[in-house]
Formats: sequence, C-alpha cells, structure tokens
Amino acid sequence: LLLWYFLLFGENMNGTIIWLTGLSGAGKTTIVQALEPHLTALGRAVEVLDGDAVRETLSKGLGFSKEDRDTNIKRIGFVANLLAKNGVTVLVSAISPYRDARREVLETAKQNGVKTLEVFVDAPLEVVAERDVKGLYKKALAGEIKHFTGVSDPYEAPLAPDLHLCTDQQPLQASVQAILERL
Ligand code: ADX
Repeated sequence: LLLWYFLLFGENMNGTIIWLTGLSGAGKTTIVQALEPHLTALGRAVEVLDGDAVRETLSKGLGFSKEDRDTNIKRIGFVANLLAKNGVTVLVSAISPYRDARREVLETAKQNGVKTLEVFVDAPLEVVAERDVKGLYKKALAGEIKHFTGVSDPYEAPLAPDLHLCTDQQPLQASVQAILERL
C-alpha cells in the first residue's frame, strides 16, 4: 500500500521553480513565453509570475528601491513556493537584482522539497540598451529614470547559476532547449 501511495503521490507532489534573473530587456519574458507551451505539452501544470505583471497586481505601488525590490521578490517567491509545493511548474521572470533575495527564495523552496533552477539570462548592457524594447534605457541613460538596473542601480549577477544563457549569442530556441534539457 505504501509503495502504491508513493508511486501515485510521492514523486508528483513537488513542482519546480524556474527563476529567470537578468537585466531588463535581456530576454526573460520572451524565454518564458516560448518555454511555457513546451512544458504544458509535457503534461505539466504551469504558472507564470512575471515582474512586470506582478507589479500591476500583487506588488502594485512598489517602487525600485532595494527595499521595494526585495519585497517584490519575497512576494513572488512566496506565491511561487505555494504553487510549486502543489506540483506546479512555476516560471518566474523578474530582474531580481539582489543575490541575497534570490538565495532566500530558492533556499526556502529547496527546504520545501521543491526543485529549483536559477537561470541567468545574460546580455551585455550595450546590447540591451541598444534593443531598448520599452524605451526605458534611453530615458535612464539620459538621467530621466533614477535607480535603473544596470545603469544607475546595481545588478548582482548569479555567481553559480544552474544555467547561464547568453541571449546575444544564441537564438531563442537554443535558450528554451537548454532549460528543457536541464529539467
Ligand atoms: S525587480 O528588480 O523588482 O525584480 P521587476 O522585474 O519586478 O524588477 O520589474 C522590472 C521592470 O520594471 C522592468 O522590466 C521595467 O519595465 C520596469 N522598470 C521601471 N523602472 C525601473 C527601474 N528603475 N529599474 C528597473 N526596471 C524598471
């Protein structure tokens, strides 16, 4: 009976948190959007927590001071953990510039028996500023936005990420494939 129970529930209880960190415009959201259908096709329950979207709901009103960013990451981490404990594969895309905040969330997840994958979505500042999808780098470089990550605010790159994707050097599908292989 125990074996039956384990086979039925034991392996499937815990989900996974795939945490994408990196500068604005590095490609986090794009990768998540391309990855999601692959995971759904594998029969996984998938949820996405995207910094931009979260800041319109759960983190509405928060700014970009270190304190507010850490609060944002704690909230995202809290929800990600609740979902992952119930078997969901959670895709997080948030700049999450502070190492300690990321570590705290991912360590809590591991303690809950949740699998974690810290993915560093990396592209040089010159490249993301050139892409400037949202026009924010232009403003930040002109001094119109204070505390902009990578320009006038810190970004602490992961020292030992589970995956390091250089989005200026490989196509989107290669990044998606790399994550799928790590899973
Ligand atoms: S985080 O630092 O708290 O993880 P998050 O990923 O939620 O940030 O939000 C980042 C998004 O907010 C950016 O993609 C950009 O659209 C917007 N944004 C507005 N102001 C800033 C700023 N000062 N620094 C970084 N991103 C900003």
